[in-house]
Amino acid sequence: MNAKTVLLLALALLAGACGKPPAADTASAAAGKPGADAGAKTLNVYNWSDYIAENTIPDFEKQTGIKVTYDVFDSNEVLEAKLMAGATGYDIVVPSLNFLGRQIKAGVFLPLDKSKLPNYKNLDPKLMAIIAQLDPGNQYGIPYMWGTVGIGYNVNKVKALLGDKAPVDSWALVFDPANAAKLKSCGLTMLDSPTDILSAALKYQGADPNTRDAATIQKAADLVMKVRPYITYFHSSQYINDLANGDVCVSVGWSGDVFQARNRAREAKNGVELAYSIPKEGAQMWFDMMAIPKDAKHVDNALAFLNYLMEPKVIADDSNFIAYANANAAATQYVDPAVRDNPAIYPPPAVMDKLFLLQVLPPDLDRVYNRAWTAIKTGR
Ligand code: SPD
Repeated sequence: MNAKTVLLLALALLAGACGKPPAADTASAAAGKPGADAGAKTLNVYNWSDYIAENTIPDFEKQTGIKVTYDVFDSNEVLEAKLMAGATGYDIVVPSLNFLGRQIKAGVFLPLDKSKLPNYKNLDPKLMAIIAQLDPGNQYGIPYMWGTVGIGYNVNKVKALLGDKAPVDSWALVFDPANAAKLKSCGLTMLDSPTDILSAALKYQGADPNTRDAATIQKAADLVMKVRPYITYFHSSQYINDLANGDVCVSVGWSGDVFQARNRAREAKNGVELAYSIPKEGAQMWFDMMAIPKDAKHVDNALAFLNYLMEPKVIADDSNFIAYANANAAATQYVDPAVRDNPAIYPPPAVMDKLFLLQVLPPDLDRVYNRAWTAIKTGR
């Protein structure tokens, strides 16, 4: 064997070793792998829009010297496309639990190294048990916030158009075409989120929101199609400002977003009075889960950030700012009474009993949902 052959052989062996997937079994083990950029004082976070207090990131940067790049999205589908494509470029992402469950099965996350998360003990064991239904053993995800899908509405405009008996406590407000038609003039919007809207329509029709029956799902899609002519737009973040400014009057949206709109209207003193209802037929309860993608380059920084977000005062400040419930039992004492005692943010047991959790969709039903949603959005 001459020197050139030896060199080529050595290079081939090296290339083989580098091409292997990381043998690391936990998030922190991956941090030490060559090429993991573990020493860099940076962190790339991809979270939902309108979802963090102003001081949370600067305080973390000051405490740790880690520079955070913080990008936002407003759709689980957008995040999922990046995760499934592989190289996200992010160290922390925040899918909702039903999406996380599917993504865990696809193997896109690193298991959490809980030895680096001393604040993990602060999480509410009851909520963690619910989450474990989709993240067995709570191996991959840390709950960031949780909330419901419900109806945000402009109290005075809805009264003016539908009268004192407007069914603001029912999905009929938006899914009964007679009501939706009356709301068209003041602006009716829905989340651009197939699972959130179709599960609400299923519930309104008395069906199981987790049904595996394609025909039942299609019936719910037909219902949304009937009210479609009265819908101003499908969008999952624009409605916050539009509700606050009085540009739209009813939005099927997420609890905290509607309360943020209400806070903005109050600050602007513009006379817009907003309310949020969890419909009596039942509504979805969801969790947004922080997880570390397999391609994360700054795993130890990600763990430090997760641990920071489990500090009771830090996460309470976030809840106070964004009006969403957190899953940190030790934080409750620091949550403003106006948020903590709001039954639409922290629902009492009687309301909790009416909430449902979405399960992981099998691929064939995922296609049914997506086809139905495309038809709804394009009107064909
Ligand atoms: N503005 C932040 C909204 C976060 C909503 N995430 C919930 C998704 C439920 N499917």
